[in-house]
Amino acid sequence: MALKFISAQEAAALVKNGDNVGFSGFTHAGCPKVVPFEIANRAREEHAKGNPFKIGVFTGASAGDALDGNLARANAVKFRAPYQTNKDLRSAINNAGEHDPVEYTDMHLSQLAQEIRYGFFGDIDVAVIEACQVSENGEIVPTTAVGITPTVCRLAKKVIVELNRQAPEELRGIHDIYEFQDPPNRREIAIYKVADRVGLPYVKVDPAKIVVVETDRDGEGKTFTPVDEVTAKIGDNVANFLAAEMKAGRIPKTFLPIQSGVGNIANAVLFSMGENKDIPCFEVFTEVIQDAVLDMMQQGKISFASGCSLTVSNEQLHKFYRELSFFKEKLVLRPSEISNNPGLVRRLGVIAMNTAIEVDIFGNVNSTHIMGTNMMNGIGGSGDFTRSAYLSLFVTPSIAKGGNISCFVPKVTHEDHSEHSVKIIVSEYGVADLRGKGPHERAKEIIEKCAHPDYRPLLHEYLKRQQKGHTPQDIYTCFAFHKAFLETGSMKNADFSK
Ligand code: 0RQ
Repeated sequence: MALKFISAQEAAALVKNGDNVGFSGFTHAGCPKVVPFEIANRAREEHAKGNPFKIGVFTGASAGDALDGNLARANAVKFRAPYQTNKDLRSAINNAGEHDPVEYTDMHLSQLAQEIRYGFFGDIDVAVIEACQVSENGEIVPTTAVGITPTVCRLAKKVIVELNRQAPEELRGIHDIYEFQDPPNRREIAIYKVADRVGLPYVKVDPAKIVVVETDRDGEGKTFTPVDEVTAKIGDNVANFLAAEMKAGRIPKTFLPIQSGVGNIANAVLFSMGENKDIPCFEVFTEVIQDAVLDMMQQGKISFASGCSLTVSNEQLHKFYRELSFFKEKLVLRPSEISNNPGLVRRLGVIAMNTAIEVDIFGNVNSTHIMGTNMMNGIGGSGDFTRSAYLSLFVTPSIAKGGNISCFVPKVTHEDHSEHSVKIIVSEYGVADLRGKGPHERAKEIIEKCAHPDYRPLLHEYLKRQQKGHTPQDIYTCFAFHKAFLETGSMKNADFSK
């Protein structure tokens, strides 16, 4: 059956008000670009005529501005899951800007595909998938991310393939596409080593559902901010800690697979691990493969990476395409329910490293909310990895906003990762090892090893006030730091007597 090629505008016309639309991509990587733009235009046209037009947006993780930004600015989003990082969408989610509020479900990324299949979100009407290849028998080869693509392609009534001519067809073979059987028939995933493959190199779809839109639009990857003094220290602290753990025999000599979150700090941590002579060549089992991973593969420091997306700067992406035959041997891209699967994380003994917004002195972590109220990005994959990791680390600078915020507080204002899952905390000042310690000892360890020296006396003062109980939390003053920031502009003015 011959493939049907249409324009992006014609494709957008297939999307109706109220539809649930599943998009490819995981971060900006692998996201469709031209069809979302036209859907946003369509929404504006309908709104101008006085007609409603909003859709439910489902992706693997966050999406590029071409998708989340365009749709949010056009007031075209009624619902969003499972993660986002876009400033216009964030402002709509927090009901803070000029755009209509968006209903946002912040989810563990590994769970979205199965919950769509369970029917928790209703039908998926349309799928919009960026691909580097599509064949007449319905084989779709994604580009630099997989996300929830296999599930939304299977369930959607219509599949719009955005065929990106910039992504080489030779990407075929890099993906490992596997979709779970759902309970009660689920079996174990036969991945016992990071590089094992269990699926197909393409997504198979009924060709009758497919229409194709061609584009050659470039990616949206920005270059990382160079490592600064604080991030470099955090990176060195992590690398030295892991090297010492190996020396002490608590990490095998062959090392263990690493998961690292997104952003500048995560990139700096990987960089420091690459520089550390005591850390051997290792594997990566993660969701987002960042710039540092590709460099470290070329330097012989990383032997293999399993992930869901190649979230790299455009510069790195073009290098990756140029040297595809080298990287193809060392990399696999999987659906998010596999790349982030907690069972595999536990089986493979993954060391998880994620970034916190704030951490309390008992080891609970807030990864998502500012002052307990406003959504930053979302929990992303951090929970998928943290709870099941061999060893779970959280990294954060000790202070934010020029020192007016301490990232170490008496109590977190929103709890994403509890003390039960968080084992190691690292700031630019040092490493707090929470293993084998109860709440009183944890608090001392975190204050002395990680908090900024300016805030240590205040945190000790807080701790002294309440000596009783398993967790010496004073529920009347535990938010004194946040109250001081909101009322005076600095946590340094925290007053526990009020
Ligand atoms: O704001 O840019 O306005 O100054 O938060 O902080 O230090 O630049 O760190 O970019 O790595 O983001 C947790 C948000 C960190 C991210 C978080 C302010 C600070 C700055 C960003 P400005 P930094 P990063 C893999 C795993 C959850 C999801 C996850 C994240 C801004 O890492 O979203 O881990 N993680 N996924 O000034 C108020 C505080 C603050 C604060 C920092 N205590 N209070 N503001 N900031 N601490 C990815 C995926 O799942 C795909």
